[in-house]
Amino acid sequence: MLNSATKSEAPGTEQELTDGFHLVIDALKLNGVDTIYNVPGIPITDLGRMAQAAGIRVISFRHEQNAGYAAAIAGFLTKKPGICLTVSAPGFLNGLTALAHATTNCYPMILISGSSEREIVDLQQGDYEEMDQLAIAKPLCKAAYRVLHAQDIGIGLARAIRAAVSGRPGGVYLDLPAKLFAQVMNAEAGARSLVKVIDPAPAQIPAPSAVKRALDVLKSAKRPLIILGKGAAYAQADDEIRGFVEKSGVPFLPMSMAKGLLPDTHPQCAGAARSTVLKESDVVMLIGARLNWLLSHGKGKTWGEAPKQFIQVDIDPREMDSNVEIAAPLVGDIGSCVAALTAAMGDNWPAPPADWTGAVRAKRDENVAKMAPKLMNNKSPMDYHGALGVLRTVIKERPDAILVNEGANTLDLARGVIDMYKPRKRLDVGTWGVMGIGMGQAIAAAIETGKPVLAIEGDSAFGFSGMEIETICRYNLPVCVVVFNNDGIYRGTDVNAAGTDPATTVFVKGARYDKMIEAFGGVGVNATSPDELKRAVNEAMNSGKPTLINAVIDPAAGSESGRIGNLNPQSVLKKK
Ligand code: ADP
Ligand code: TZD
Ligand code: MG
Repeated sequence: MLNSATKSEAPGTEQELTDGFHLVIDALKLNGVDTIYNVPGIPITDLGRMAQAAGIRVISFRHEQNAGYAAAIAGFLTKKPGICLTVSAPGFLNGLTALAHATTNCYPMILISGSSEREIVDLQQGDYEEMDQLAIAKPLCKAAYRVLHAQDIGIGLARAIRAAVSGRPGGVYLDLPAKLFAQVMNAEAGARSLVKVIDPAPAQIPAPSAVKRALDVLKSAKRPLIILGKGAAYAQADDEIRGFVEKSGVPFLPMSMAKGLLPDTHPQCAGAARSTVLKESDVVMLIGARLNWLLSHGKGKTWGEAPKQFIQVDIDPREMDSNVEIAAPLVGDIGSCVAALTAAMGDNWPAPPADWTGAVRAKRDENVAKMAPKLMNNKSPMDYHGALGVLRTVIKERPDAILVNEGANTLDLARGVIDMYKPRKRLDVGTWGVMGIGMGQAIAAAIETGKPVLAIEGDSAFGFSGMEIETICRYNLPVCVVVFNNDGIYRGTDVNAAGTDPATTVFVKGARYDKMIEAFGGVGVNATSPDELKRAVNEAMNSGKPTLINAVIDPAAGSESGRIGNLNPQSVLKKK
């Protein structure tokens, strides 16, 4: 159905008309798009207004990068492409980081950007916000399309949707030049030109021989391990995955955003014995996880001396052998692959050797016991563990809440300390370790799920998207932001010995981030001890009021680059 149409005015030629604006909106609605994340301006201001009038939820941000991160994570959460809408050139470029991030992380997203006049752009005659956006977007996303004629809007959007969600999901760019929006066409022909995408992400069934090969390798293992990645979380095959892991009896290790797919407290969870299982395992089955830097490329010290065989379940055949040899590649969608594995295991699948599972459990229990007293310390100013001990309980008591997390120490320590209980509840910096996803992800999580959100943010990390607390207040979202304020990046103690400028990694000492949200009518709290933090977070999570808590962390508590300091290049000269 067209949401609006007008009659042409020429006498004798009366016909129902539609235009580019309405066709874009009708095409989005036809394909079930109910939310757009945007920043308005020429040429898409009216598109946003009209989309809102047509019943689409249009969330306006203060910066396109944050709208883009919101759209990207909406894609992860819903398995439908998240839509970000931007103005030309600078707005487009601001959104592009998020589009590249979506592609890198395998999140389906469509960046729709208005653009300037082709004729002027291509002759480089200096149009308003001139830029050849399509060419710039292309290398940074999975696919990029431009629509020049109103009658192609339907097919253009259909291509964008299919490209974003089929196979390995990713970011897609859709270029809509300003002129397109005002193009007029016959309304009926316009309606006929729209395409409802049928089965946009078709099941990809694995070959039975590949299933058998994978099970043969798994069965041969003396010390098997399953690694669950965020592709497994994305797949929304939660029951199948749990069924397979439990039937196999194999210890599992969740990657950051796969935490909660099975609860971190599950008897088979090896999260707290990570280094042991990576080193000592002999067969490793990857499900929706890549052997990239986050898994030390499948080699080196992290993986130890024991020879390994890898089984990899992934939708992208080219992922196989990307870093090391994959003994048993299993290509297909995770739901179909895991269901096929479970079926082929039959009723008498042998449990893995008890000495292995027992040793993993013992190591895990030992590490958990070692950590426990640190989490209960009541120091003021707080250290990371004291503050995180409190937040861990907040999530335990509210397993449905969504946790957003970024920073260095704030990220690495929170990931380890805070147990997750349900799938897709932990959202973080992803494959790039990018700072700035915080407020965009928090907003999208609240909008897409309706659940309360707890955003645990390093003070540096928060700064990248901090202005969006106005957006959180404007839409009155149930978001509680806790800023781990240690006066800087990694630590707040660096000193510049060479002059009077502050050191490169430190911020204003004793800053009060809580005051920022008060400017927009939200609740600000300064918390100097775990007890104060606990009270403030519980109140925020119970009330659902937009809240920002400035959690005062000992500036000396953190370490350089959190857990990945080893990735810093070292100058030989510095050491002289
Ligand atoms: P992590 O960072 O958690 O280790 P990655 O982002 O590295 O996870 O890996 C996710 C993998 O999951 C990608 O290789 C991607 O191709 C794959 N993937 C995403 N969705 C699916 C799906 N539905 N079925 C199978 N594989 C998928
Ligand atoms: N810019 C972007 C977009 N992403 C990045 N990852 C960085 C810069 C570099 N960076 C990190 O990798 S972590 C970090 C930066 C700037 C901030 C760490 O400080 P924090 O956390 O206050 O957020 P802690 O708790 O002080 O370690
Ligand atoms: Mg900090």
